[in-house]
Amino acid sequence: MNKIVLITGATSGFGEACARKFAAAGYQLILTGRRKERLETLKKELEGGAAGTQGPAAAVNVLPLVFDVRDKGSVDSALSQLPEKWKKIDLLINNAGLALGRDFFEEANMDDWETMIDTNVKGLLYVSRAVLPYLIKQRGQIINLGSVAGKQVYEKGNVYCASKFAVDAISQSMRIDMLRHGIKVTVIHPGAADTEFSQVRFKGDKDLAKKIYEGYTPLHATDVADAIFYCASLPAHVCINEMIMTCVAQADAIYFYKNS
Ligand code: NDP
Ligand code: 8X3
Repeated sequence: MNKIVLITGATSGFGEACARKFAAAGYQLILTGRRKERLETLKKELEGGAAGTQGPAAAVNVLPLVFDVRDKGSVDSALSQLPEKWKKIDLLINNAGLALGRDFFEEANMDDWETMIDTNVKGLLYVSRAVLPYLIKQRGQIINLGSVAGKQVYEKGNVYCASKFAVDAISQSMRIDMLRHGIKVTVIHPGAADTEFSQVRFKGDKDLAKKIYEGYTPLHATDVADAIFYCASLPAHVCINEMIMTCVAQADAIYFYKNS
């Protein structure tokens, strides 16, 4: 297996779990994020160093790329200067994203709104446009990370929900425009998953972040990585257009059944 996957936001959560999953299947990995040290540590581990008994099935190479997806210049520069052998990208996983704050519309911090739109929407567009020339040559696949918050709005979800509705719309539109190139476009909409997501959302307030996952078993990052891997492993003529996945205790973006 010599396929190449580019995963944005590979320093944590779903992106990091995907890196491990695809590495174990022998993919070559381009991993991106802003936290350079985490990318370097992951590279060392996946290329063999600390992989241990559950290590990769085949030799894995990792190309770490440090950039902020909000910075169009950095995105373009990093991706246009890829070494020739890394340009044969078969799969782009647009995963980098975040929520900031959970506040009533009239009280929410407008800088948080800007950051979410810049990251979740504009960042995804910048990366997609930069990678598409390579994907088109490979007749590859794009997998975008939406959310249940992109299918249904909830109180105080305002702009985070809007940004994920945008990811859903962009995914549908990409799928239509990519028909002529034979590129599969998939969007995964997970429910609550216990990653660093809530710590970021609540700006380092660990107690508040922990409360989000109390009284039930949320999705794990590996559950989402398994689903993404499934969508990437189907026969050439089969495309999962969208997948909504939650833990058993969650029905949609609003309804949970929690032990009190
Ligand atoms: P984490 O906080 O664990 O990971 C987020 C990743 O995104 C990190 O690797 C981070 O890397 C990267 N990232 C954030 N901002 C930027 C930026 N400006 N430039 C580059 N990379 C960035 O969260 P999750 O793994 O949970 O989230 C991954 C995706 O899944 C997000 O799009 C999120 O909205 C979505 N999602 C999450 C759910 C959940 O409950 N956890 C449920 C549904 C969807 P770094 O900080 O190093 O740049
Ligand atoms: C993350 C899931 O429910 O916090 O997209 O919006 S939720």
